[in-house]
Amino acid sequence: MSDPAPAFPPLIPRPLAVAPERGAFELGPRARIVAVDAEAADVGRLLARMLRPPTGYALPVVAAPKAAVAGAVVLALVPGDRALGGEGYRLRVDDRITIAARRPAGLFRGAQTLRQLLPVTVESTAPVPGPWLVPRGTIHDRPRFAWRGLMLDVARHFFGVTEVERLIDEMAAYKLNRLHLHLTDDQGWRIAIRSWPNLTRVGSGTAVGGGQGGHYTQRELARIVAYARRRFVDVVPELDMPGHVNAALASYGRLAADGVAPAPYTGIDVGFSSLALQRASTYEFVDDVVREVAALTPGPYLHIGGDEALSTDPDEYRVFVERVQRIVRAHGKRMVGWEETSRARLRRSSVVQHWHDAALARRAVEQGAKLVLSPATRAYLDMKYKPSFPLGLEWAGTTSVRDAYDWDPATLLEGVGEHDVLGVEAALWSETFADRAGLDLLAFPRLLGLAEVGWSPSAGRSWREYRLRLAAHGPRLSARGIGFHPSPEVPWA
Ligand code: TNX
Repeated sequence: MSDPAPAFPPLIPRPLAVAPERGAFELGPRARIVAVDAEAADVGRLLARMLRPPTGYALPVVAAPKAAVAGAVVLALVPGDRALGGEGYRLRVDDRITIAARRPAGLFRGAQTLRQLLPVTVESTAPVPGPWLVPRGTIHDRPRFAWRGLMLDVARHFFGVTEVERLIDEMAAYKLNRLHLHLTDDQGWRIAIRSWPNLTRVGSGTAVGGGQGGHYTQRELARIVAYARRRFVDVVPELDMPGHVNAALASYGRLAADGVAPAPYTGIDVGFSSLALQRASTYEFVDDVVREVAALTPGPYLHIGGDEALSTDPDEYRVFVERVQRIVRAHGKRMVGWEETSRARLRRSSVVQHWHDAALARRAVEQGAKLVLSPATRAYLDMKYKPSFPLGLEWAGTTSVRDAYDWDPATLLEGVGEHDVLGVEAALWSETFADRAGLDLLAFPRLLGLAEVGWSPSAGRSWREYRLRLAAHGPRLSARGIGFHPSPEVPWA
């Protein structure tokens, strides 16, 4: 069986439409980045910052072109071009490179495409010889889904600001736009709350396996949010409740049904802890933590968990979720919850994250809520690639690189169609890894497949063709220091 020729150029995610032409544009030492509008200038600065180390060129970012723009990279906002949507762009390469978009987010997405059109050596952190050729042609691109996310579990093992920023860079390179931080769980509470200081004084001091844990100060979370925002990634903070709360109960015994603070927990069981839902002070706690975290995250969403509340009475669970939904709304956010929250009465503006129960997903849709799809068999990056893989869990089976790529959000669940789906999200639960090396092995290259599932139209997508494009990205990932899993399913370059 012969493979199809790699789709040229090997972009991930695959754009909506590519029209190659003959010849190439050369980015030269005197090239400028022209940001026609003030709003485009920051994208210009990020583009320059990406291109300067490998090229060694000055690449000044200028507002108005003084002379002809031939040879330049031009970033232009075209608010009237409705076909582009909020994140779409047109990229034209002739005697210059022009990226046009309705909004800065689109310019930024287009700049990531430009990066992939340049030789692999563009990923170098030190000057390397050119020529810096970009194939001529036109790309018209926009995302299929609005929500293209990655969840990182910083509760089971903690990952600091630098590590998270590095991950945001990788997300941005593949046009992902939601970073969901799972900030709290049985094993750790990872965000400082001014009105409940013991949450981090006590609740953040450990991790799975008994490690030292850690937490973000409010300034640190604000820094992550700002870093993400500049790259058009929204941070979705998750405060998991009413289950998965042992770290909170260990910090404040009065949050527990029996009023007694349990010992810290460092195992990997789930479903054993619950907030006391009949006590008024529990709702003061919820209101306080939601208010403080909502104030730190300018995005529209706040995730309240709601999964695996196996130690909570089912009727009390429903009442609780409805009450938390009102609290989240009072603090100006739309509630996101794991699929179990669809047992409660949801507002149409609430979002439900599917992970394994199709009936619960349908229940959300019946209530008019939208779904984010994180099917455990496809999008759980903590599942092993194969049974012998050293890291990861296996409760949802194994997930090959192909499995993570070869699915369609519109046909995944019976009774759930394209318009019910807000988007997709990969989930990286951290029970089985504690450092960057483990994170990289599980997340890459499977995250790239999820990015394409969320961005690219289903027509024209195929594993046979994708695996060749993915192969071409191996050297790029390596050049950026990503220790990805070199799965034998992919003919790596
Ligand atoms: C289930 S999926 C969980 C997490 C675990 C994960 C491990 C979900 C909403 N809850 O608590 O970390 O499985 O794969």
